[in-house]
Amino acid sequence: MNGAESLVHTLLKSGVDTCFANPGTSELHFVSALDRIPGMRCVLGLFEGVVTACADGYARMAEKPAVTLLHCGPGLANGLANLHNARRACTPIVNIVGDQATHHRPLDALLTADTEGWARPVSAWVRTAASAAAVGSDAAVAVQAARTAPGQIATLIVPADVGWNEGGIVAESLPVPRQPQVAPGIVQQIATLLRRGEPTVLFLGRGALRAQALEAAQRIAAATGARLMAQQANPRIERGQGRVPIERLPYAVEPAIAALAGIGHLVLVGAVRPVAVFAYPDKPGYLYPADAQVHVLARPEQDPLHALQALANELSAPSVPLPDLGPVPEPARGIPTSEAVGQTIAALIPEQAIVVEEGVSFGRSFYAKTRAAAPHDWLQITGAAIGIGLPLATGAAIGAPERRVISLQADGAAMYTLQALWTQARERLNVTTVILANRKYAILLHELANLGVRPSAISQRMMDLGNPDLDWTRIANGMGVEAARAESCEQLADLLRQSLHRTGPFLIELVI
Ligand SMILES: Cc1ncc(C[n+]2csc(CCOP(=O)(O)OP(=O)(O)O)c2C)c(N)n1
Repeated sequence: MNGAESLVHTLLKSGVDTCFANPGTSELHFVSALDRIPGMRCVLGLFEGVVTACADGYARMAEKPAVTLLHCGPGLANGLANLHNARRACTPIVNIVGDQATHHRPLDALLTADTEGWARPVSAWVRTAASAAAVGSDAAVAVQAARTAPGQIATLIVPADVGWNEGGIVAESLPVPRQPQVAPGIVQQIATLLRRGEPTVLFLGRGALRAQALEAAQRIAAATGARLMAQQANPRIERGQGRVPIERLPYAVEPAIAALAGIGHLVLVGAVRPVAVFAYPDKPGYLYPADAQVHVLARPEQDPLHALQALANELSAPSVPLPDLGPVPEPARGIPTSEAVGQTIAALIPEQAIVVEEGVSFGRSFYAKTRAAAPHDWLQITGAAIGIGLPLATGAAIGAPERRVISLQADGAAMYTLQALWTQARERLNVTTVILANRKYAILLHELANLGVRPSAISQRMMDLGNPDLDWTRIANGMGVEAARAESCEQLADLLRQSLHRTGPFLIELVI
């Protein structure tokens, strides 16, 4: 058995059975091992930023890591922005990065780079495998690191000779450390605080936004008058009919400050302190009042469900009925404004759909408008590095194959990783993409206006995606995805409905 074979066997033994890949020469032993060893689903991505965001979307839904296969330092570097997003989401991912053979490294051949150096800022765990005999046990440790709460990125660099040398040893899977639970004393302290009845927000992130945790949070809110609020950017929220609705902190500074104005206490549950995404002259960085006190019920790596249930029990908070969200909205008509599109989508989201939202400026009202839609999961960009949506949707469809994915995607951000459409077609994934084609970097135009700057001819040109216009139906067709254009809410609704009955991907270019 060579090192590459022991690596594949070990990954499978550790429960990792999906590989998103963009291989090169130094990974060919791994690829050929996949030919001989059954059990690994291999999905080709035509750019590494696609590969890494696919792994993110997959793990958000499958709740276990996929492995990526990346080519040397530069291949990893191409995938870094979406690994940055995944790190912010606390998504478990195992990266296998091929590299120059150990004895070839001193020759400084073309692809030789500081692979570990590129891996480190996005990875909680980095190792270069030293030998064929060691790479199996390295892989088992990598999977263990990835699965350690709250979910981490582990990068294993595999020099080509480590893959091709004989002497590989398959390692047993390692136990995943139990997610730490909050201490009873912390729960009691927070209960004492909440009993005082002062204006308090329970600020929820990550696992606190799953349905069961939200039910416990709702008990606490009903018993104490504390308000519930989600972080602005979240990997996965379970919402819609039959779930506890949760408002998100707005993205823009002023509305975010207004949302938290007047609170005396902010209690973090799997969340971090809310800060503005960017600094602006004369605007604060922290978004909560300067005199508010921040408390931590559960850190991101601690079990939020346990923490919230323990707090609800400590408060003897009774169960409360789920709030009535009203009926599922009807599709809107006429001009596709942000609100009208949000309402139309809310009307048509099928039960248990996965909504992936990278709507940037036009998508701002979608979350609120889809509050009373059928039950669904909402996946967002978590690190503000745009270009995640199309591959995140692709990975989510592979992670939860029985569910429909609806990908709401701003056009500028879509262009970063549009190759994901090809993977959707090749894998026949049930993804409906709605491209929000405003043919601009609209958010940057808003930001310029915020700064009081009038766009000059040059800055206008840097924020305009027209001339030539992107033709999304032809782009999609060219990658094997059927597509059509919509210019009204009625057309959008018709195409959305049709797409939900198809097998395989469909793209709607919504001209806005
Ligand atoms: C990796 C990365 N590159 C660049 C940016 C800066 N940026 C933020 S939004 C944006 C434009 C987004 O345009 P689009 O996706 O069309 O959405 P719109 O603003 O039109 O709503 C850019 C370039 C970023 N956030 N991340």
